[in-house]
Amino acid sequence: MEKKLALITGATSGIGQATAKLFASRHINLILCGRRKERLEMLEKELGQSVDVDILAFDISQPHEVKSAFLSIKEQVPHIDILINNAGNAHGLGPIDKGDMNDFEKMIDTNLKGLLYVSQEIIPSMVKKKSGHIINLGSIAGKEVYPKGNVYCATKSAVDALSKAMRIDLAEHQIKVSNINPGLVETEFSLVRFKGNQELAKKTYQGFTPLTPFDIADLIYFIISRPVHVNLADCLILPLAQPCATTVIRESTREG
Ligand code: 8X3
Repeated sequence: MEKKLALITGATSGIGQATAKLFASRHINLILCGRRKERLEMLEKELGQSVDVDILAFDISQPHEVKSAFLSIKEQVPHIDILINNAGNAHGLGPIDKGDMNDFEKMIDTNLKGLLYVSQEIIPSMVKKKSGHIINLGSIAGKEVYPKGNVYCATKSAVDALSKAMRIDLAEHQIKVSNINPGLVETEFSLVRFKGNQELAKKTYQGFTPLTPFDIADLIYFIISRPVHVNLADCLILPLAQPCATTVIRESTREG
């Protein structure tokens, strides 16, 4: 059977990287995208032993970078079966009146506009071949707005809406669209959110067992490996200790 080809954004760390590794172990060829070229090269070296790996270093928030990156792989684009729109970040955590407009713009440009720029490059060829699977990485933040999450929550809520919209528009072309909404996953996410403050980032995941990027990769693989007629449209995946966006049952707060 011909190997499938997946393009993953934000593949240099966390969920994107874990998904790349799992896909490689399941014989899925890869196009790995990210901003950090050295990390992409390391992954290419590691995973290239089992599958075909192409790497694309660009910033998804910059439309001209997206255009030229996709131009450089125009022969491969029609063969992409799976698109994992994973790249995205939170910048800052604070009340709306104290927010930094640069942070707001970065989140809107990457989490929302970047996802659209990349999808626009791939969807036309999926439409043409009447198959494909797009998985958008949302968040519990797209399902529940939490204190100080404001613009991050708004971008993920928009991803939720876009996933529904894509699904509606693309079903007639036999393209599946799934939205995955993780709670707390231990990655570089909090380090970016807290602008490199290691202590705050570490505290986020202390006193309970957070999800790992591999938990999400597992779910992604499960979703893409369902029978053709099955589309797992929307998944909320949480650590046992995080029953909702605003509650984490940590060891220090547990009774008994
Ligand atoms: C990341 C999870 O709970 O920090 O999207 O919003 S959370």
